[in-house]
Amino acid sequence: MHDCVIHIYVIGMPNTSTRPKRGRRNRRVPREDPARNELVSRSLESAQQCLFNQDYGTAFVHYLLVLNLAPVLKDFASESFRFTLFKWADELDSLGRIQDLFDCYEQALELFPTDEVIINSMGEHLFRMGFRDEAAGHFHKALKLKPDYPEAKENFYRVANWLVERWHFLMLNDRRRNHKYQQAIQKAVEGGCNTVLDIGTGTGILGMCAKKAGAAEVYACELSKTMYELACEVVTANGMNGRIKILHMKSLEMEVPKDIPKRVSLVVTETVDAGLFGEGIIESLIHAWNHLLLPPQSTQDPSRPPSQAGRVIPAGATVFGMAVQCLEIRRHHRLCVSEVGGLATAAAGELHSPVSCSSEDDSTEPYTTERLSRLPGGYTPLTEPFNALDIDFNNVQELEGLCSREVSRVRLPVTGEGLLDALAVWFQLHLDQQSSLSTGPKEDTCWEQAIYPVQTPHNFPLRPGDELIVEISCRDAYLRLCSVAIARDGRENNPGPSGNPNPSLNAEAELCSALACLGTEQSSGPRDYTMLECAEMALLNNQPYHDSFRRALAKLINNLKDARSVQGQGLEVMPLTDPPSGPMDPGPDPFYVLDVSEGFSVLSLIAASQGQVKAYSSVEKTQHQAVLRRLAMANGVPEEALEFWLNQVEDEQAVLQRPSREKLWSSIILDCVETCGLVRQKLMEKATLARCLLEDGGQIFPERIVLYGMLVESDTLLLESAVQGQEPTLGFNIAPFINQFTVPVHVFLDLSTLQCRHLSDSVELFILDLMNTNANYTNRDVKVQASASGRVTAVPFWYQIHLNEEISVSTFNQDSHWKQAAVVLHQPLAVREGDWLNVRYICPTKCISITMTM
Ligand code: 44T
Repeated sequence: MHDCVIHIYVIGMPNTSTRPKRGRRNRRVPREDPARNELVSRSLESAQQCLFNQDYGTAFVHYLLVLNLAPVLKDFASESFRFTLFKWADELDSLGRIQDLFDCYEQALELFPTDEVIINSMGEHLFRMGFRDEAAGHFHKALKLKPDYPEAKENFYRVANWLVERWHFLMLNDRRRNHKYQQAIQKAVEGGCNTVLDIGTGTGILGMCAKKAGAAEVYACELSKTMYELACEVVTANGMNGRIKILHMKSLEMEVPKDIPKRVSLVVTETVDAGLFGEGIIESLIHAWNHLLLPPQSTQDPSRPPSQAGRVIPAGATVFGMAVQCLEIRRHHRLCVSEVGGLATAAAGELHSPVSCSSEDDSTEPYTTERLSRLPGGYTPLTEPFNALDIDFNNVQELEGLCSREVSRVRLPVTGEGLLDALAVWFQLHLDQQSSLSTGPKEDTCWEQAIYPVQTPHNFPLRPGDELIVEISCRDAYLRLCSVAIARDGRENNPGPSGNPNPSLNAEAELCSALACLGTEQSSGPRDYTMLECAEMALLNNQPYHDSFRRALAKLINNLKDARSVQGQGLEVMPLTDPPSGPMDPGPDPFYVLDVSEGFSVLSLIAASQGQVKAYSSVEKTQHQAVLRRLAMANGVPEEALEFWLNQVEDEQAVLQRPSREKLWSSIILDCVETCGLVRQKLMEKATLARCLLEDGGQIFPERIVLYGMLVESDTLLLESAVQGQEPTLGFNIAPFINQFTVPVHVFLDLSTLQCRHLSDSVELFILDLMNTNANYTNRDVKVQASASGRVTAVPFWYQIHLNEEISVSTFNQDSHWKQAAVVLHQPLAVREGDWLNVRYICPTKCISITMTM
């Protein structure tokens, strides 16, 4: 008995972080002991009582005690135990008591070591805290325990994308690239380079090539834990275990003789991204030359045998650039509309995407990547491709000098007419003297190009005869390209963002800006622009969406006004703010609108601009709130008509629960579809909650979303999702290992430019009714007729978002900030024209999956 009481403290009360001592807990307790039974039943009762009182921490401790003392009760109490654990974990999470949280999970897993729900839930916490590898391990384990457990499956797919990026599949499927690398390595090894280091080995493929070519010693390093483990599996499966030494580390941390016994004669690497230097190849090679490679073949003494000299594959690279006009790029990086949803946008001030090569800001990247050939709407070249840089990877002085090199300026004759939207960059990778790979936009390659968008708020029209002046530099080992001037008729014009301080603000806007800032504690830092994510920028530029929303909201407000006047309540007066902050005009009772969109959204402001509306925005960032305030002021929206909800409440659930007056909201705006093309997680729960908070006649926007899809044959999608074919990759067995990370749902797809054959019309597949969750089915079978013969490899899907009965917007639309998604079939399905197929949507857990049967 005494032992047991101590036990409670050892397990840890909710407010202590002591870890239980394993020895104690495992001590055997006598079997039939009335006192123990009494304790068990009292504790069980207490647990249930605490649960009822929502005191989850204490309930959890009671349950632990009960189940440790009486394991026979596990079946009976498992549901409540899990419930208690999850509730308590959420509380610990919001209190920031992370160690306690994981202690609780460990205790729970000691009781239920094979409980996939607990394992999956622990994975979710790990993931949210940034422990992706560990999270993936948990999801993987949960799936192994229960292969058709949908939550774990969805979670695993989400992390698989992080752990093994999709380009690995593309690269392994790119036979030409594989073959060229293999040839170059084979030649070097046969030429005498017999000790090899593969930097960033990925699946181990280049290292295995070197071994197969006969290299005496092969080392490989890989910084990602998942990829390292994969490489070990692959190398073992190919019978090279022990013959290639794989290290889980960044090459920069490697030392001779600690990690490899002596310097090597060949470094092979493909640690290059679309912008060439983004994976740190310059730094890695400088380090390799200084610490890991034999000295290079010198020109003074060319007689040194290759086994005594160091060299690198690839030997070097040539970087190309080209100025382009491209609407798709423009609308993701600059504000291009002067009006949206009835609001003039000038007062927003200068808005930038986080992609800028001139900014000193840490939160920006110098470039983004796109496959130019697949950009919706295409692009127009404004100059010929120009040579931006040549780099020799076998010359360490040149590598070291790269960053201290003077900024170089090139003058480019403009050859096409259009607006300057970006500089696109690609390169040729010279594997050796004879062979090279190109990542150019016209090439048949899986590579993307690097995009350096122009960020200025002005348009820069170019025309043949002009000269574009571009600065090329290399800061922080990133290549940076910046359009700095346009020469026309001998005069230079400045398009660069570095020059004029804030050219977009007119006098009125500047005044508004100053006034708006007075209202916040925000310090007026050096930045005179506001950053929006690319998708937020594209959303803001989406006029049809905002106009649709404005019309739908106006209609709702009118209906509610009519309803009020019928009820004779129209004359009731109430102050607009609650509590009143001073003497003000009493107006008619306002309509309350809540916008719970993620990220930056002007919907609340559009609502507020309707008059007689009090809108609540959930925009969080101070800078974003300042933009909305400036826009409000410039558009004549009274200050009190727009509030920022998250300034008042911290947690998301509470947002929907306050204010306490029941059924307050006339409208709640839910953000249903993520930019990537998937429905937001927990959408239907949010809708259920939102519905409870609406006034009579109130509405959720959107009221319904309808999922459409079609059958397609697309080899491109297959190449991105798994290593294809039965044939081994360069003779190695790699596919089965990396294909464990295949994810059936592809996101961020541009369906309009996807290379594919349509094998059916588009069909309505599923309806999510947000105004009436009960109306939603869990499964739905849809018959689809093949309109052509072929192999169905994927079902791309998108949404029609119905704001109300008449007004809707599609996520598959040129103006939209949404991309599409697709389910890629595990096995292609051969169909003949006229065949009927059954597409089944399973929606057991608010996630949607498709299976297909003939
Ligand atoms: N993506 C290309 C970039 N690493 C390729 O952890 C082309 C993108 C791409 N390991 C579409 C198409 C394509 N020491 O696993 C990675 C990485 C590892 C290192 C050890 C180091 N210093 C490094 C640096 C990187 O190397 C592997 C390959 S990086 C290749 C990047 C198909 N989108």
